[in-house]
Amino acid sequence: MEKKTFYITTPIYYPSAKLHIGHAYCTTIADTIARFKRLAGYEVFFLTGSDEHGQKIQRTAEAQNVTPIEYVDKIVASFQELWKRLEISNDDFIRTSEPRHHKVVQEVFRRIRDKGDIYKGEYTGLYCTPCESYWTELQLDENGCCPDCHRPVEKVSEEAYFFKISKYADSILKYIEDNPEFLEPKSRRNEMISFIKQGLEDLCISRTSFNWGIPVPDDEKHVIYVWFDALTNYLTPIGFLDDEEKFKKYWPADVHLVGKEIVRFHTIIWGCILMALGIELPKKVYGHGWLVISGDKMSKSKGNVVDPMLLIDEFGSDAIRYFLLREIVLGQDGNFNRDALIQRINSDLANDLGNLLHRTLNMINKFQKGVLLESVGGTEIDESLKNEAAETAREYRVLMENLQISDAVKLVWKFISRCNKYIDETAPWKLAKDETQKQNLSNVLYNLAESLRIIAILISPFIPTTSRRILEQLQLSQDIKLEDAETFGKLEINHVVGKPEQLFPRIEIE
Ligand code: ME8
Repeated sequence: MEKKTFYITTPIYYPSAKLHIGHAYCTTIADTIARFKRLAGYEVFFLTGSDEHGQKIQRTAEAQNVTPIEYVDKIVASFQELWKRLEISNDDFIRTSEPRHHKVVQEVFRRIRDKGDIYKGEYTGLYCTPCESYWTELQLDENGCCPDCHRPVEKVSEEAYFFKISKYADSILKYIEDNPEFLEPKSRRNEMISFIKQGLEDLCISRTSFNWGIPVPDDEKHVIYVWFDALTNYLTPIGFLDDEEKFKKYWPADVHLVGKEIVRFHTIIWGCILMALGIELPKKVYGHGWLVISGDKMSKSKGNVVDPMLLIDEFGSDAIRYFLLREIVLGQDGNFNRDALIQRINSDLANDLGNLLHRTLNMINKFQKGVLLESVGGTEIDESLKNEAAETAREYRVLMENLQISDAVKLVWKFISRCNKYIDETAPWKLAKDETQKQNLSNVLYNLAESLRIIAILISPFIPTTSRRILEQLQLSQDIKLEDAETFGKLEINHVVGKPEQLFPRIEIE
C-alpha cells in the first residue's frame, strides 16, 4: 500500500533578533503535529527556516558594523540551536539566503512575468520597515502609524514591479468561500473574506532602496519584495525545480501553520502567486493565536519577550512544550505566565504522570521482582480501566487529526488521573498481603504497566523525551506506532520492567 504523506510548515522567522517563546510556541505546535502524523504512519515532511532578506535586516547589520550575511549567520545558528534543544524534528531548514532558494524565487518571478502578471510601474506608499509592509491611509491606526506594530510609517516612492493580484481577487475569494477547510479557524476565514471584498490592489513586489535580497531576473537594480521571496520558501525544499517526483509527493502542503497576523499573506498573496503559477493551493492555512503578557502580544519590538533557552535550561524542554500545548487553545491567544508553568510542572508532570510511573514500577519490583505475570479474569474496575484506555486512544486520534491539541493533552491526562485513581481503588499493597489475592494483584500490576505503555505512546508527540524515558523504564522498544496504543494487552507475560527513576522533580515556588 502506498504510504500517506503529510507536509507541514512553520513560518520562516526573521533573524532580526533572537527568537522568543512565541516563536517556540508556533514551532512546537507544528512539531507535535508532525510527530503525531509520523506516529500514525504518515511519511512526513516538516519544514521550518529563516527569512533573511529585507531592509530591516540590512539596517540591523549595518548598525552592528557587519555584513548582512555575517549578521544572519550568527542569529540563524541560534535558531537552529533552539530547535535542537526543544526537540524540534524538522526534516529541513530553509534559509532564504541559500542558492537553492534564490533559484526558485527567480524562476517563480520569471514565470509570472512571462505570463504578463508582473508589470513595471511607479509605487508611492506608506511603508512600515519593521513589518516590511506597505499600508494604505485607511489601514493605519488612530495615530497614523502601522496597524500591526504601531510605529511610524514612511512615505516611499519608487519605480517598481507589480504583481496583478487584482486579476485573481475573484478567484481567491471564491476559493476561500468554496473550501471551508482551506483557512482555519473560522474567525480568520471571515476576516479574510471581508478583507478581499473591500477590493485588492496590485502588489508592489520589488524594491530599489536597498540591495539585501534576491535580484529581479534581468533587472538587477531591483530586489524582490521580502514576502514574495519568503512565501516561495515552501516550494524550495520539496523539489519544486529539481525533483518532480518529490514535489508531486508533498505538494500541496497539508498545513501552513502561521500566526494570525500573517494569515493574509498566506492566503491572499500566496494563494494568488500559486494561481498565477498554475499550482494547487495548500490544503490548509491555520492561523494560531498569540502568546500574550498582561494582554499585550509578546514581541521583539515591544521588548516584553521571554527567552525560551533560559526556560529550557531551568525546566527542561518537555516542561515548556507541555505548558505551551496544554495551556493555549490552538487558534486563540494565551497567557504566558511563569507561576502557571511551575504549577503545571508540579501538578501534571511531577505529580500525576511522575507518580503514576514511580508507584507502578515500584510495586512491580517490590511485589513481583519486576516481572509482569499473566492477567486472568478481572473485576469490574479492571474492565472499566481497559475500556477507558481504548476510548482514550480512539478519541485522541480524532482530536489530533482535527488539530485540537490542547483537548488531546487534557484527554490523556484525564486517563492518567484515572490510572492513579485505579491504584487507590485497587490498593495493590493490600492485595500483596493476602495470598488469595495473588491473581488480582498480577492483574492490577499488568493493567497499570499496560496503561503506562499506552500513555508513553500517546504523549510522544507532546513530550518526546519523557515518552522515551517511560519506555526505557518499562524496558520497551522505542519503535512505537499509534496502532499499538489502540489495543490493550500487548505487553508480554514475563516481561521484566526496570527500576523507577524520577521524571520531573517538583519545583519549589519562591
Ligand atoms: O512574520 N505568540 O516572521 P516573524 C505566538 N518572516 N506566536 C508568535 C508571537 C507570539 N507572541 N510572536 C511571533 C514573519 N509569533 C515572517 C514570516 S513566512 C513565509 C514569513 C510567531 O519572525 C507567529 O507565528 O516576525 C508569527 O507569524 C511567526 O512567529 C513569525 O514571526
